[in-house]
Order: sequence, then C-alpha cells, then structure tokens
Amino acid sequence: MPAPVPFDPEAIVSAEYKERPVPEGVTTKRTICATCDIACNVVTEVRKGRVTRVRSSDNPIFRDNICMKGIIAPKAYAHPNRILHPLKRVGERGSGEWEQVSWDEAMTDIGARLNTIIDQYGPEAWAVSTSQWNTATDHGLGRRIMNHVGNPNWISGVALCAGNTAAINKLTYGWFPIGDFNNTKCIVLIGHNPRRHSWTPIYNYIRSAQARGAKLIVMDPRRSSNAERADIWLPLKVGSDVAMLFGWLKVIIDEELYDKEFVSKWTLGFSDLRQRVNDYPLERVAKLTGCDPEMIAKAARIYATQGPSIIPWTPITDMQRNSTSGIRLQSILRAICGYIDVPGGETLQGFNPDIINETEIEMHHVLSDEQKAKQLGSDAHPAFTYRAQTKFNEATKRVYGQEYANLVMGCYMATPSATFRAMAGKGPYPVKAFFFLGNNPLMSYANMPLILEAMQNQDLIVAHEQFMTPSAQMADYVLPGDSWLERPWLHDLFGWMSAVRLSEKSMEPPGECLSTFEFWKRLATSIGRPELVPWDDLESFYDYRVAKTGMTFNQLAESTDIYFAKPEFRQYEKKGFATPSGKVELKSSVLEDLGFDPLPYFREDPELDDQYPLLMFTGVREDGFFQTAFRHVPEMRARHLEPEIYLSPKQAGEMGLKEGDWVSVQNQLGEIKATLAIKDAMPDGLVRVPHGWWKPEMEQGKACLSGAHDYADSQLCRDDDDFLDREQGIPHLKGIPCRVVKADAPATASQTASVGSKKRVLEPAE
Ligand SMILES: Nc1nc2c(c(=O)[nH]1)N[C@H]1C(S)=C(S)[C@@H](COP(=O)(O)OP(=O)(O)OC[C@H]3O[C@@H](n4cnc5c(=O)[nH]c(N)nc54)[C@H](O)[C@@H]3O)O[C@H]1N2
Ligand SMILES: Nc1nc2c(c(=O)[nH]1)N[C@H]1C(S)=C(S)[C@@H](COP(=O)(O)OP(=O)(O)OC[C@H]3O[C@@H](n4cnc5c(=O)[nH]c(N)nc54)[C@H](O)[C@@H]3O)O[C@H]1N2
Ligand code: SF4
Ligand SMILES: [Mo]
Repeated sequence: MPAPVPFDPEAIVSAEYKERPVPEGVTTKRTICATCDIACNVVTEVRKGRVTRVRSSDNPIFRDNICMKGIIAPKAYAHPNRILHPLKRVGERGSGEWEQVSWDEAMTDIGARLNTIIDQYGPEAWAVSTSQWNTATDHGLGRRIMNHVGNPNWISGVALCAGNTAAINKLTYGWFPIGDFNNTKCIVLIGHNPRRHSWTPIYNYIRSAQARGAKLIVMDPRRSSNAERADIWLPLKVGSDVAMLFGWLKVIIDEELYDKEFVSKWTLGFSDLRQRVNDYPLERVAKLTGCDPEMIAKAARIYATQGPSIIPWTPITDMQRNSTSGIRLQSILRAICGYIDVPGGETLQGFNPDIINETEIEMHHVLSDEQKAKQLGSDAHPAFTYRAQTKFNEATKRVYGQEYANLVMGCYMATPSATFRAMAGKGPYPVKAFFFLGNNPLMSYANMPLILEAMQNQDLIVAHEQFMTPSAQMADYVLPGDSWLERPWLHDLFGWMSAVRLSEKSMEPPGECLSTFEFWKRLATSIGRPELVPWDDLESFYDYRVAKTGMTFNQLAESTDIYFAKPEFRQYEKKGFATPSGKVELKSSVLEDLGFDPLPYFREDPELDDQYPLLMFTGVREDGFFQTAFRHVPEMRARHLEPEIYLSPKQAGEMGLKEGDWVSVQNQLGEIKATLAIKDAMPDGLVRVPHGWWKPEMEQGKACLSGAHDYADSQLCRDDDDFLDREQGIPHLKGIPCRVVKADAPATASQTASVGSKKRVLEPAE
C-alpha cells in the first residue's frame, strides 16, 4: 500500500505520476472532497458542465484516499431534495410553508431585521453556529463580521470534535500537535476508529504504519475493527479513559520510563503531577476501567519505550464529562515521554508564513474586552472561550508571530449549552437572532428539547443549507448553499498544520445556490458594513490570501496539490513553548488562574439505578452517511435503512429481545426509537446509539421534523451539570444512563421502503 500523505513535503510535490487517460469530452479537476471533514485529494471528471464522476487522485501518495461518500457526491448533490432557491417562511415557525424569494429580497430583510435586534438588545443578541466545514463554508468571514459588530457568540460542532481538543492542548504546550504517522513506531487509538469508509486517509496511515512494524494499542469498550488488529486492546469501561491514562502515567513515572532530560529542562509541575498520579495505583485503575492491570502496564511500557509514539486526536475524550482532564493527560503523556516535536512523534507546526491564515481574517483583536467578557458560558466553563484563551496571546505572538491562533476554529468559542439557554430566554441576557451554516444544530448538540425551545424564542433564524434538515425546518429563511464540487477551496487545514491544500472549482452551482463567501459578503452589505468583505468573489479573496507566494490562487492550484512550509522539529529550542511560562505546563497556570484544578482529575460516573440500568454512548460512524447528512441518498440508505442500536447477545437475551426488534431507548431527558442489532463485539450493559438519524422522506415541520422526534440521539444527550465537563461545559456522550424497552415500529417506519431496500451483507467488523 502506498503511504498516505507523508510528512516529507517534497515527496508529495515531486511524486512522479501520470495522469490517467481521460475519456473524450471530459475534463478533469484536482479537487478536495469536503463531504466529510478529512478532506481527501480527489479528481473530478466533468462532462458538459457537470461532474459525472469523482475518482481518486492520480498522485500515488493520495491514490488510496477516497470512500463511498466521496464517490457518490455528484449524485448526492444532484438529488431532487437539494434546495435550489432562497426560501422564506410564510406560515408560523416550523409550519413547513415557504415561499421562494430572491437573494436580494432575503438578504435585505435579514440585514434590516438583524440591525433592529442589535439596536434593541446589543450585538451579543445574535448567535452563529457553524460546523467542521467552517473552513469550506466560512473562511473566517463570519467571525470577522461578528467581531466588528461586537458579537462573541459563535458556537460550532467543533466544540465536540477537535476544536475543543485544540484549545485544551494549548493549555499544556501552546499549540495542537499532529502526529508524524509516517515515521512513528507506536500508535495509540483512544476509541478513535478510522475505517476504510470512515476517515480513509487516517485508516490508511494506521495500516501502513502497522505494515512497517509500528505497534497499535487500542482502548475501546467494544471490539472495534482497529481493536481486532491491535497489538494490545484495552476493553475499558465506557467513559473511564481518564482513569486509564492515569494508570499509564503511574507505570511510566514509577518505572522511570519518561524522558528525564526533557522533563527537567522543559516542563513545569512534574512533582505535583507525580503526587496526583499517586492517587491512581494500578489496582484502583483496574477497578475503575475494568481492565487487567498487567495489560495496562504492558501498554504503557510499549508507549513509553518503543516510540516515538503518537496519540492521534480522538473524538472520544472530546465528549466526556472528564474531557479537559482526558485531553490534558494525552498532552502530558506526549510531553513527558519526549515525543513533542520530534520525527515520528507529535509535531507543533505553526502557521504557513506565505498564506494569510483564517485567524488573521477573523480579526479577534477588534472585539472589545467588554464584549469578549459577555461570551456565553465563559463565566462557568471558560476553557475554550476568550476568557481562558486570550491568556495565551503574548506567548502565541512570541512563538507563532501573531496574538490569536484559532486552531481548528475551537479556541474562542461560546459554549453551546449556555448559548441555547440564553436563546431560550433563561439568561444571562437575551439572544434573539440565530444563524446556522453547514450545521444541523438540533441534532448536533446535546439536549434537543432545549434547542427547540431556544429556536421557538427567536426573532430571526437564518439557515444556509443544501437540504431541508430538521433544523432548517425551524428557520425563517433557508438559503441555498453550494457544494464542494461547485466552488474552489483554499483549505488551511484548520490552522493546525503548516500546509495549505488547494481545490479547483469543478462546476457551476445549480439553481441559485451560493457559497457562504457570498452569504457573508451580502450580509456585510445589508447591515451597512460592505467594507468588511471587500473582495469581489471567492477567487479574489483567495488571491489576496496567497499573494505572498507570488501566484494567484488558480496558478497555485494548477501547480500543486499542497503548498507546504517544510516542518522543522524541536522549534521550541529557539522560542520556548507558547504558554505563559514558555515551558510545557504539566500543571496549567491558566486553569489555576481561572480557579480550576490545574492538574487532571477523574470524576467517577454517578451510580446506576434500577430505572436506568444501562449505559449508552452515541457514535460508531455509518459508512454511507456523514454525521446527520446523506440519509436522502438511496445507495447509502440501502446500507443502513433504519437506525440501529447495538447490544451484546447476553444483554439482548436477558431482555428477551431479538435481532431486528424495534426498541425504545429512554432516559430522564427523552426517548428515541431504533431497531436492534445484536453484536458480539459489544460488552454487556453497554448500548450503542447511532448519531444523527432523521428521515428526509418523512413529513417536514415541527410536529415531525422529518423523524427527528423519533430518532435523533440529541434527545438523549443530557447537558445538566453532572453531564458537563467542568472546564469546557461540553456534554458527556460516552456513558449516559438509560434503559432499553421493546417498542412498536414507529407508524412511519414503512415509509422508508421508498428510499432503499436493506440488503443484509456480511460486513467486516466496524
Ligand atoms: N449527539 C451527538 N452529537 C454530536 C456527535 C455525536 O456523535 N453525537 N458528533 C459530533 C461531531 S464528531 C461532529 S463533527 C459534529 C458535526 O455536526 P455538524 O457540524 O452539525 O455536522 P452535520 O451533522 O454533518 O451537519 C452539517 C450540515 O451541513 C450541510 N452541509 C454540508 N456541506 C455543506 C456546504 O458546503 N454548505 C452548506 N451551507 N451546508 C453544507 C449538510 O447538509 C448538513 O445538514 O456533531 C457533533 N455532535
Ligand atoms: N462514514 C463516516 N465516517 C466518518 C463520519 C461519519 O459520519 N461517517 N464522521 C467523521 C467524524 S466528524 C468523526 S469525529 C470521526 C469519528 O469517528 P471515530 O473516532 O471512529 O468515533 P466513533 O465511530 O463515534 O466511535 C469510535 C469508537 O469509540 C468507542 N467508544 C465509545 N465510548 C467510548 C469510551 O468512553 N472510551 C473509549 N475509549 N472508546 C469509546 C466505540 O465503541 C467506537 O468503536 O469519524 C469521521 N468519519
Ligand atoms: S473520507 Fe470519503 S467523504 Fe471523507 S473526504 Fe475522503 S472521500 Fe470524501
Ligand atoms: Mo467529528
């Protein structure tokens, strides 16, 4: 298998490859798939102005990186469900009645109404929510406008996925590291489970590292496909990752397996850390995690002594009540074992000096301290808000040349739950306008009932979408968004890496679909601030951002797939780390300043009771869908016709449940319906609940929300205090008490027959 993106930039740029022959009448474009957020380099074939095929890149280094969701994209985006024109609500909110209006009419009214709300309640009364696609759909322009009008209330799916990890990593060493997969000798997957059709490039990285002889250690309560291929699988109790990582530290510190020289020269707080770690003897860790202490010790020894090792980013510790401690423990392990900024370890890359990065576009410095202080959630849970993150400004400037570094868009966010509470009228001040772009808020945050209440309480809701999602159904305006086939893209890799990637536009958008660039540009004009987006179009905006390369965006995109600044290792030797102390802060001075425990700690789960005797997690991605999207695509739906929960055979047997039964999963917050799949990869007592289910073929409008009321897992995701991480305020989605009972099929289940028919195929492990 050829290696996926290697760390050596020259290998990509100089990879010799022949472009594959192209059929008559077809032109090709070098493109980046943005159907999911891993962004594979692909080639589009265009015939008569339409993309007829998406295939893998000709560059051998990228050739294996494509999945079924990328391949189906032309069909998925050409589907009759695609929203082609701006829609304005005519009935009451959520009635599902719309009229078609022009972009001009829509934006003029939106701008005027937004100005009225800002005049009446202040700029903080406007909340904006975007997604992972921020880089593809926002370019920092939304933040730029918000910062200029004085609004700190931006939330995103990245609060639960990588953005928060980036912000918390900063606490330890001032940046978010990325693993050098190509040279590493050991990979640790904390639940994270890339597969052939789920983040394909990372899957390929892991497989080629294993083929080279690298070790693989997997922590997962379920026997996942990566667990099956691991050297060591630690089947830990759901939600117990922090206890497990403490166990590793106990072994590594007691047996003196850490890098003493690095620790004494470059870290602060080691003796305090050691004391805290002593609270977690292996017998205690074994009890908390349910794992064999010998296996825990063996895994820790491999990590520390057979490196350089990497712990790739994982969404699991992004979504736990101990999230901050979990992410901090990973950063501490990396640091004390000497794996920071070394070949085969975890690199701190910084910005690309030749490209104007998105943080610069965002202009956080123009937002006043007074407005920053109003950021929702920052009082109780400040870790990824301005309140914590601006404490890095000086250090970030010293090391990375600019004060603000909005890595993975996650470093200056409001907290979602606090934002929805304010929107619902529960204080601390009114929020009356809500915009969401490339994001399905009802289903992608915790506590859907609260979000619905919040939406009902708005004066203005604007969605920029490709499809009529349950959230869009609650909007006042739904504006038609383009897709990645229909726009160019300068992907700055979330500001996380020093490379930028380039994607050519393949075709014109259908109907009146427009990019978010156009949306923000038109909004800036309609609120009377056209100077905030002075570029004529996306291409000229990108030309401005790449000007230092001496090329236009199109010239650069024709010349290369990726534009690199060659990464240098051990850069900290020159400038220190971008923390207030300039050292790796094992004990975080910023958390201490904010009144939090500066060391990691483990909050145990509350005891289970008879009413809700099982624990559930949401996740295990489905090959054919991306998060809440793509359920309208027949080819994909045929693979997963109905939402499925998983139970172990013993658990299902004890409850008298059979494969395929309809069940209801219930807890204190709500209920969902699903079918049962019995999986021997599941431990007893654990329930897998699929994320993001709705059925686009079902009735629209607030009564049904196309099945979201029946199926959306966000109805079970609690955000009361016991279920929120203290420092960040993000919800615990890995270990929620629940019960499962047999249920009737929802009356609407049969409607799915029109979408696809389920073929039972022998699937490899997920
Ligand atoms: N309960 C629960 N919540 C979760 C998770 C979970 O497992 N359980 N997972 C979390 C994770 S890992 C993530 S990444 C987030 C993701 O959460 P979101 O950011 O909300 O992602 P999606 O659910 O995919 O919704 C994205 C929407 O954008 C639309 N879209 C796609 N491309 C474009 C485009 O180019 N332009 C426009 N305008 N729209 C576009 C799609 O149609 C889709 O409706 O959710 C998080 N929330
Ligand atoms: N086809 C497809 N691919 C996708 C996506 C998609 O929607 N569809 N979404 C993409 C996105 S945005 C993301 S974030 C990634 C996420 O993808 P992954 O990182 O693979 O995350 P999940 O599939 O949710 O769950 C991974 C594993 O976590 C285990 N797990 C559950 N609870 C715990 C726990 O408490 N601790 C530990 N250690 N393990 C636990 C589960 O058993 C499961 O095997 O996938 C990406 N890839
Ligand atoms: S993994 Fe699939 S959906 Fe994601 S970017 Fe690659 S081809 Fe596209
Ligand atoms: Mo994600």
